[in-house]
Amino acid sequence: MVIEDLMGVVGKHCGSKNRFFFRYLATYPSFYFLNPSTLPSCRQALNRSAYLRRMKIGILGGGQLGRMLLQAAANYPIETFVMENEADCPAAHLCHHFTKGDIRNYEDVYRFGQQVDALTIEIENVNVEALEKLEMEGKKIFPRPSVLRTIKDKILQKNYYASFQIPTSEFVVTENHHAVQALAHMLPMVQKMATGGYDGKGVQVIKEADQLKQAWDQPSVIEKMVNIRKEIAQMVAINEKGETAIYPPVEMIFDPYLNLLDYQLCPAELDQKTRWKAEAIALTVVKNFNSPGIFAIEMFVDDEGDVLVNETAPRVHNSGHHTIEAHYSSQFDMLWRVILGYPLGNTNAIMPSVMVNIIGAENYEGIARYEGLDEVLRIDNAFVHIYGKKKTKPGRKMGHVTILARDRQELSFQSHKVKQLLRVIA
Ligand code: AIR
Repeated sequence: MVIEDLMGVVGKHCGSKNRFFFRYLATYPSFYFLNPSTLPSCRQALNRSAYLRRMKIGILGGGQLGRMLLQAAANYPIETFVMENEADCPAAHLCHHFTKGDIRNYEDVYRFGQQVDALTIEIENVNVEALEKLEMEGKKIFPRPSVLRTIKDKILQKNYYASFQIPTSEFVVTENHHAVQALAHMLPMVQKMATGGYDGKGVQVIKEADQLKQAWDQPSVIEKMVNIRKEIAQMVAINEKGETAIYPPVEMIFDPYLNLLDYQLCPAELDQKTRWKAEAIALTVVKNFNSPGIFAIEMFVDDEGDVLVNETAPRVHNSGHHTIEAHYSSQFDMLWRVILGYPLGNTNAIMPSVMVNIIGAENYEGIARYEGLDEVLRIDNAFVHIYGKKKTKPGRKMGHVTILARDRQELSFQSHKVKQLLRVIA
């Protein structure tokens, strides 16, 4: 039993005067030799200490998602452990225990997992075999390793959608470069490498027949390009009892010239029928995984108004960052509720919101500097998150800003203002 737990129990049941006494005692090793039978009023309480005991939770990965998880963890009785290769990663200084290690390495993950009660991830690129072994030995993993196995491999992920009749874009699985050449009838198409990519890496668009030769020589999914009307995402949490909590959908607005995410709006502007479709699809995706956790389901609404699943992330996600300030229970708070077995939180929005990613500017690489932060901090209802990454490079996610406002036009105006003002340079 952790000493603070014992003090908590003792204090609660023996009055505050004694609590100070025990706090004093606890600073000395002799406390460990106290016989609980001499504290009859506390004995019963000690038996219930498992409930009060801080749970030891490990997070694999120490980037911005881990960092924001830790910020939310501070509200609950959790002892946090993080493993990541870089000792100065964004999450390293916010956890109780940091382990330098490779989340893709079997031994590292297995050893890290043995010291905690439960594990979660903040990036999919983790060693699933070690997690499977830990799960067999009784550790709780959020999400279950079987889900990670399916999602990490784009081929398995697409087959999963197909096997549950979940609408997704037309696709063909290819083993190598040669197999792609025979798919001219699917042009324009998107090639997604089966494994290894994230944040747009490992994905390429092939528009015309003479570009087919650029196809990667890797096991891949070839998807027929969808005529996209809107890109939306929906976060869903599911606990061990199978109860679900679904957040309102968000809408991604892309820059038509740069083809980059411009900003993300919540709630998405959708007619009621489309909203119902998206919600039903997102719930179907999540429920069939048979795993507690939190999931982001990225979807397209096509020209015909059909909703198609693009990808699922089995973790907290960029499309849920606005929930920190704009919703009663944030995606990070929600995941802790799932892990700790607490009631699920309220997903309703307090106010409509917009979220802008702060991305490393083109042509700058090195120690990060933030230009225009002062002006952005002057905006009413703007919430700035700088992730604490030491080095910037073009396109790297360095932070985000969430703005709350009732009016959609105001949200759009403010998000453009933030994008113009704030630059990450070196
Ligand atoms: N992440 C995980 N999957 C997708 C993303 N964006 C987050 C995680 C991870 C971090 O991005 O928090 O640790 C890695 O960011 P970077 O800039 O070091 O590549």
